[in-house]
Amino acid sequence: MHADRHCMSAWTGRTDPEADSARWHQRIRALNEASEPGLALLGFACDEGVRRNHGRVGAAGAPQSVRKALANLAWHRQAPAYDAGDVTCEDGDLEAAQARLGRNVCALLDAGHLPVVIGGGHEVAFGSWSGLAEHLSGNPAPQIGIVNFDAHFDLRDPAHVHSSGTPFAQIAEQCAARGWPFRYACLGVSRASNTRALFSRAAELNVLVREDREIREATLESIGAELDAFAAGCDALYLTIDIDVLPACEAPGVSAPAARGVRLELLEPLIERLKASGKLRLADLAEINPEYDIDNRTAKVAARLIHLLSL
Ligand SMILES: [Mn+2]
Repeated sequence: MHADRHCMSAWTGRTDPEADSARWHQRIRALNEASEPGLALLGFACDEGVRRNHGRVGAAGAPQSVRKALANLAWHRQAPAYDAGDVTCEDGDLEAAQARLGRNVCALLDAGHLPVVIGGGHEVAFGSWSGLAEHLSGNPAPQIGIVNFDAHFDLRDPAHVHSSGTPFAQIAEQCAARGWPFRYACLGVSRASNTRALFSRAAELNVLVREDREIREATLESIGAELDAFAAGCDALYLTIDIDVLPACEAPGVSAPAARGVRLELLEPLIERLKASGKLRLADLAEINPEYDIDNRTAKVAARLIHLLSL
């Protein structure tokens, strides 16, 4: 399986003369068929779902801006990391792009890698999940847990149009059609930004919901324990981080900046806890929009999250 384009030009940066001072740009390699298992970055250069959802487009440029932000971060890994290139969206054909993303993610998983997909709008989630589902489809009913840090449920009715607002409803449909359980945790939801209908749909689908205002220092331990219990009931975890879960001051470069949001310092320990479960098989980051970024703040926060996942 090959991505639609592959270019290593973003991986440049500072080179220090001292020993043991490597940065990502000095260690990351282009993925090839002989690559031993490692972390594999795959871009999803697509914002067609955002356009269809009447949002501010620009997320298609995110994979390259996040690579540039990650390039200069310090390298602390033992295992290798690879750049697997970008999947692109041609002529507004979102469904074909999601299908190609799924095939690429599945191929990475089959080769033993941990795929980390850099979206793209949150329509990336349907493609990412499809790849994990394909990879696990030999099992009779895989218990895939989805943990979404997001200001929005993204559970809109997909009957008319597939967009950045529908991926988890599409996944729920797929699970129902296959007789698979749908296990979805959505943390950081803003009550002000999601209609009553969406809260009802989340309740019908038995979604584990924690609102933005519920995630505080004082509740971090109990929410972490809920995530542990959620993970314990799953065979594999798919972590998806919509960068618009962060406050607008920490992540201004998104389609829909959050008036409140959940701060990075609260997000990081929850992500570390998911990693500690040992079940994390796939992660993606969505909705980074370089066109609205300020001083690369949003790209830097995304790069830091990838760095956290890589440790
Ligand atoms: Mn989202």
